[in-house]
Amino acid sequence: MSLPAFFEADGKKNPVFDAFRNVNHVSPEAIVDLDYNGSDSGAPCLQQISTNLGAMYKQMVSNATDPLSFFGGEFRAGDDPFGNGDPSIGSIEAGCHTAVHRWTGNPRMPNNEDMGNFYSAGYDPAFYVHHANVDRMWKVWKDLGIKGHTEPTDPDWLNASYVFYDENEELVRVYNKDCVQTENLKYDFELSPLPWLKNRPVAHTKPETTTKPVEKVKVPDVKFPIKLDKIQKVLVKRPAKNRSQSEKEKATEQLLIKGIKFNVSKFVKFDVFVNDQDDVPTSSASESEFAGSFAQLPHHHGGHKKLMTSAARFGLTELLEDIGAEDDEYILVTLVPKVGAEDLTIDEIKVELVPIV
Ligand SMILES: [Cu+2]
Repeated sequence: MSLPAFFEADGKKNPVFDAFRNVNHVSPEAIVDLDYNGSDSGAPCLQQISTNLGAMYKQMVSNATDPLSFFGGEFRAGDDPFGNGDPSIGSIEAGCHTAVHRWTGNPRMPNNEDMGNFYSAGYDPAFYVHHANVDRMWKVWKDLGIKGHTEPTDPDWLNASYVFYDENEELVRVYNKDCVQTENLKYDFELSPLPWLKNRPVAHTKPETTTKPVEKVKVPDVKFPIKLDKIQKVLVKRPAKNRSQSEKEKATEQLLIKGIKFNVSKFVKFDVFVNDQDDVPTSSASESEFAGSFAQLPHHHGGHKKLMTSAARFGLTELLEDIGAEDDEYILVTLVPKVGAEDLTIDEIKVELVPIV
């Protein structure tokens, strides 16, 4: 859980060295922060490991119950990548992927170069290793053997293609359908332990604590769109409560945050909590009430403000089991801006049931 030492050994003579990295994060003793907010949390080693394990469990299991949650929403040829508000971000993409980018980039550079910005990330050789690891997460997710962890089967996706140069400098077209099985590409990933798999988060609020039913919590009336220049609390009605085991196997309950509009030239992150009744939520990333985060790397746009729209999904099925709130009609959602969210707005928050196929 640190930047491998070979990226820094021998300094400039090393072909995988990059001068534009966060100097505080290049030593093998610096443990990566998978809940990185843009500055060091100062968490002790064991606490950081626990945060990372909890984040991984959520992004690979409880917030990744189906292809839509894990991969993110669908972009079709011709869609405007900035204006299309529906596709949601993928669990790993918004989570550990973006955290590692930002954590590795140099905060002393104007755009957090190299890894901390879209335009410059590929200048750091660590980028390729990082993205190979994101690919590995895809394979691990598929191989967990959990119902719903399946590839997209839409022909539009299977037949999407890209051109690359081969070893003879000839352009070749490669289709998604040819890449789904890594064996066809003549590579596979080494098996390694998955310690996060045994780290299902636990409730922050202990069962013996008496808390008000969330319906009774005083929440100011909110009018959408809401602005995340401060902490926002919203009561959201659930489509069903007390679902049976067989109902849960057929559909997953998800919190959907839609129409997230933000400035693409900033690093943006906000955290999402469910039923944390404190004014400022105190649940940690390894606890159930911390549903997850929305985070996006900035694009460098020469100082122009450009708005992008996205959405985010968070799994509620396990979360509500953990905190003993399956009987509740409402959930209390708290959104906490962490960085770059001063002018971020949200159009809609709802709970929906997504079929597992
Ligand atoms: Cu990336």
